[in-house]
Amino acid sequence: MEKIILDCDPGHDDAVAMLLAYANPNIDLLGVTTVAGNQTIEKVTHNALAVAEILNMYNVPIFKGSPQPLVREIEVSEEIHGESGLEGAELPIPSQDIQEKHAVDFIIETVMANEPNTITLVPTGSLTNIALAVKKEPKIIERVKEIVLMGGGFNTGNWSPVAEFNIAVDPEAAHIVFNQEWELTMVGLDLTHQALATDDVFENINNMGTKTSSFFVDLLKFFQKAYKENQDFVSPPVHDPCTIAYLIDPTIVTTKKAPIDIELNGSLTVGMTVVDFRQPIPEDCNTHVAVKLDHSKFWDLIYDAIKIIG
Ligand code: PIR
Ligand code: CA
Repeated sequence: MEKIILDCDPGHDDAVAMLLAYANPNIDLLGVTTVAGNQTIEKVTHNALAVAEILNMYNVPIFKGSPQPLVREIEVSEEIHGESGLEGAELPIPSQDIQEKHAVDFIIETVMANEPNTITLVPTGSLTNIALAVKKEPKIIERVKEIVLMGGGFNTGNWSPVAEFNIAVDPEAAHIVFNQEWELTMVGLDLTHQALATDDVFENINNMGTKTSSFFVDLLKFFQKAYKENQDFVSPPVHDPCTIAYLIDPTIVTTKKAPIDIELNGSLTVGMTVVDFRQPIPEDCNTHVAVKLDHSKFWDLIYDAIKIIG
């Protein structure tokens, strides 16, 4: 049973990550924290509460985090996620309230209150909250079990030719997070572009015929259309739940150990995750990069999660 905090910006694929983290019996979801990214902090926080309502997730607290990146102006991905950040499905009115505590304090307090090496942080948005937590309480660095994040890539970008959105919108935060002495696994575009919601995926989810399944079909249909119009994908890549799938069953995601750093100064390459595949791998390397996904095992986990919610 992996104890995790999901730090996200829902977001269509973040919503699927919430589903998988909450429903799967091998994951103990201690809390959900939000960060500005796909949309403004107000919108993504509202969306997290709305997704919680769909999932009947009333026993997992939700905390609002940073409204903007550390240094740069906020950028949102409205063309992919729409005006609300979660266009395509009807969002219920949340019955759960947002917690009073700031997301960064929840992260710090949870890591410090639990046994060392038991809490995994799973960021699926920009890394602002995690960077702030590191700066506010550096003791978390040696106490966290590992970081498994969605972001970056070594083969392509999606926000620039070489930079992925979550890293590109707050590269200074990513630089802080990637340069700490904790185990970190980067689940980037190289991996998540294999997590395609193909026609048979749509059919399988649609056939479940439940309220939950139709919510996710509606979301994924919008995501598919947006991905077709913006990036010419026939089937949309469902990025964020790949992190959770890896934690549930590491055989679903093949990783390679390699040093990774974040470009902050390049005139064309800001936000690039520079992965060093040269051999030999340095002794002190503590970063891993995801390279290959087992597509059918991945989607089986998602189907199971939808069935468990009912
Ligand atoms: C997806 C995202 C942002 C921009 C685009 N074009 C597509 C969001 C997803 O929620 C995911 O976490 C990550 N950022 C993929 O880049
Ligand atoms: Ca996201």
